[in-house]
Amino acid sequence: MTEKKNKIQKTEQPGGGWGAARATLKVLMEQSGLSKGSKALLSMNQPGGFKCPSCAFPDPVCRSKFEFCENGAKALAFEATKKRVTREFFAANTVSSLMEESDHWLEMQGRLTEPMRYSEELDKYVPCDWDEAFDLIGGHLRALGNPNQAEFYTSGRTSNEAAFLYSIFAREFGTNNFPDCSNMCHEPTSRGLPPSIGVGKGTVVMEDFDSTQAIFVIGQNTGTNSPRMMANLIRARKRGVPVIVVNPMPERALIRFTNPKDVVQMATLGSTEIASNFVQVRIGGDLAMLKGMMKVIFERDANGEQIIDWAFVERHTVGITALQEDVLSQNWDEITDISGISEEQIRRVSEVYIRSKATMICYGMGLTQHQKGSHLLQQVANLLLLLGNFGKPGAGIAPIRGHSNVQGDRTVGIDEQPSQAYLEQLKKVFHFEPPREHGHHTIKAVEAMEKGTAKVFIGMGGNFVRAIPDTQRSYDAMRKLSLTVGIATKLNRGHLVHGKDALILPVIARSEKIGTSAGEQFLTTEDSMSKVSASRGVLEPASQYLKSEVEIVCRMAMATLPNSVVNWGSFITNYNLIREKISEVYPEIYSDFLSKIRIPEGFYLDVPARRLVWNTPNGKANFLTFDGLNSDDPVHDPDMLRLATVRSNDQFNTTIYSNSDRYRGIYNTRMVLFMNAEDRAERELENGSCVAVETIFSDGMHRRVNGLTVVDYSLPRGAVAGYYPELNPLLPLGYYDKISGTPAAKSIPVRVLIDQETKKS
Ligand SMILES: Nc1nc2c(c(=O)[nH]1)N[C@H]1C(S)=C(S)[C@@H](COP(=O)(O)OP(=O)(O)OC[C@H]3O[C@@H](n4cnc5c(=O)[nH]c(N)nc54)[C@H](O)[C@@H]3O)O[C@H]1N2
Ligand SMILES: Nc1nc2c(c(=O)[nH]1)N[C@H]1C(S)=C(S)[C@@H](COP(=O)(O)OP(=O)(O)OC[C@H]3O[C@@H](n4cnc5c(=O)[nH]c(N)nc54)[C@H](O)[C@@H]3O)O[C@H]1N2
Ligand SMILES: [Mo]
Repeated sequence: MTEKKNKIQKTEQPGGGWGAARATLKVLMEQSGLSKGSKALLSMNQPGGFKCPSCAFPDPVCRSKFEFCENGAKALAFEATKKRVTREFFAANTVSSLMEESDHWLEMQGRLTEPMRYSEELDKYVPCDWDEAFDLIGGHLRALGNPNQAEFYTSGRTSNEAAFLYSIFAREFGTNNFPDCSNMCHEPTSRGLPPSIGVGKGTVVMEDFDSTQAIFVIGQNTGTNSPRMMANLIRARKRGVPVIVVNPMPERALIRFTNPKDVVQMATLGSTEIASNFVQVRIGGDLAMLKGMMKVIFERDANGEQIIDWAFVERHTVGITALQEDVLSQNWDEITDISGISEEQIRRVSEVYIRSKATMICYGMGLTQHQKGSHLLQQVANLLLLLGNFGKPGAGIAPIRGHSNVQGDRTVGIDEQPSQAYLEQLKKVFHFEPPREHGHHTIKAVEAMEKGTAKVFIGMGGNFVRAIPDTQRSYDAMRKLSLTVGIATKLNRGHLVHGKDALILPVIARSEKIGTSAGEQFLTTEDSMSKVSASRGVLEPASQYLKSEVEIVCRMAMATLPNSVVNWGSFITNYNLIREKISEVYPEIYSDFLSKIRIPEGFYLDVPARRLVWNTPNGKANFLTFDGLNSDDPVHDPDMLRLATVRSNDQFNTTIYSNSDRYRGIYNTRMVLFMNAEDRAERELENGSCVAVETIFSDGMHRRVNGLTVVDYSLPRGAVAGYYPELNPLLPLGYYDKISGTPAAKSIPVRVLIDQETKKS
């Protein structure tokens, strides 16, 4: 269990440092046999090499020889593992027996090596050849009464080329059902920001970190989830730029950090203070805090301080009066009560913001995963607009995306709500009639499975059943399907919770070479700051039977659409032909793709808001108002606590690298509940008690997770935290942001009880 229960508060060791360096080397050696100087690592994030398969944070402007971090190295090491899941492995294990194993165990079995098909008779996966697999998929899809009975899921590691073709395939087949990992992640960015600033993407680029005068990091655990961003924060701090961290948890690397690449810091055990202000907000308290800040701004401006950038506001925006009325009508008692932040601290943080002539607001899941996540982001945009923080160096909004190509996939067509203009363009380029009706996001996809109206699920990467809410319910829904297809690098739960027919199709990974009859091919990805660059794998594929995602998509299309108007066969061999089509479908952003992609550093896609061009219906940036101070519906229950489900330092989403979380002082278990000591004592629990957590939700279903150990932790009153995906059974399917469809995984209303059952057993 916890090595030292209160370790984080007591030792206050910086994040990064030798711990990170040791962890990097250890994982590389143990998993892959790659050494720190290996060709694969030296190629990662370098021109001519491949893009790190971990997070979407961009490459630095000036690269060093090693452009990777602890968690990037882990992602690569686990992808380049020496271990293999072979036909013998499947022959030795029934699917039911594999279901008994942990996610960590499944991941540790290694890379998938050949296509496998589920045999109901044996309850095992058995080898099948690729032709049989594609025939099975084509047969199932063609047999559907309606193309909307198929769900085409994408996870964000898929390249632009594969995602683009996948979206063409599904649309030619006749559906816009594109559930996507982004639906659970930054969808509030994609849906909330367009009505506000005309684009659902960030407006900053890497260079902005070097000219900014203040950085906010809200609801993001940078040191763990985007470690390469730590270098930007360190540089900014060294320039004296304030970094305001808003988070219920004092994430260690955001408090102090030792850069593992800084020889002097490493040798002297030095570190950099990261947060100049740590704002320990209540879970779901950000909206109240943001409105508090805007209240300060309006009040001081009215008192003659000339804080608001009126020239900007008048030229570029609409709606300031309504915002002013809303914000000024909020009272401080409520603001401080809901945010958990004192008026004094809100005034202090506002002062930092007001003084800065160029501010960036970076944010992660702590903002997006709330019931009103999209509205919340519109308030972030309001705060930035008030002071004219767009269209100038060092300023803007910075959603820090998750998966390495999640943004790119959406740009090239993975969108269940495509615009009519886009569909027209598709028709013009490909000469088929695309479906006009909007399709399913992840929640709607599960609901359709439950109803029996969805019959086929194709998973282009990812681990759908572990990522989505309401674990048991989602398992039951998946099991009703007639066909599930997992296109994957590694074995995961999603392959074990399957339909009547099921396939596992193993793919060539990001770090591996793709050879075709036309020679070696490369792929492209788009990072969190809209930069597109090439990615060329350097390792030999894990098995000779793997296929690229591009080929798999083309072959599925050929098997499903014998009269297709698209020349799928040509795309399999020459990826430039795919990029040509991307140029044709997206002429505004992807014109000249073939020549631009030759620039080794990559190129930026246009983000109009950066140029102060607002692609909104009225051509202006809009101050959008939202009533009240709660980003989640209030729950009137005196026992209620808000549960945030978060990532440890040793996982990538549903992939669990180990059961420890070094930065939070947790070792060898993930079944913990971080709790404020006063909340804990009030419930007559001990630090270390074994507890159960139950969801408080009105749909009549009972949701409970047993066997969690209480860990006293620095959290605001009313907040508890634990790990995703273990706590997904507590997240109701119906508990999501209605604008974006994103489950509110950071604010589940729960109660904590003594766990009598686990205690007895
Ligand atoms: N190593 C590693 N890297 C990753 C991933 C991974 O699993 N492992 N996942 C990738 C993906 S897909 C994504 S989307 C990103 C996710 O990266 P993050 O956005 O950092 O995701 P989380 O760890 O879920 O939680 C973020 C933070 O939100 C805080 N939080 C919780 N509730 C609130 C709240 O109400 N308000 C505020 N202000 N903060 C709150 C938590 O304390 C936590 O520090 O990382 C990507 N990179
Ligand atoms: N409670 C709760 N739930 C959450 C979240 C949360 O914070 N709390 N976070 C949400 C977020 S932000 C996200 S993004 C989703 C993540 O949801 P997903 O993207 O579906 O999940 P991952 O765990 O990233 O998927 C891992 C699998 O992808 C496959 N894979 C890896 N690399 C490749 C590749 O190159 N190609 C292919 N084809 N397959 C590959 C491997 O088989 C691996 O097992 O989960 C969401 N769910
Ligand atoms: Mo994500």
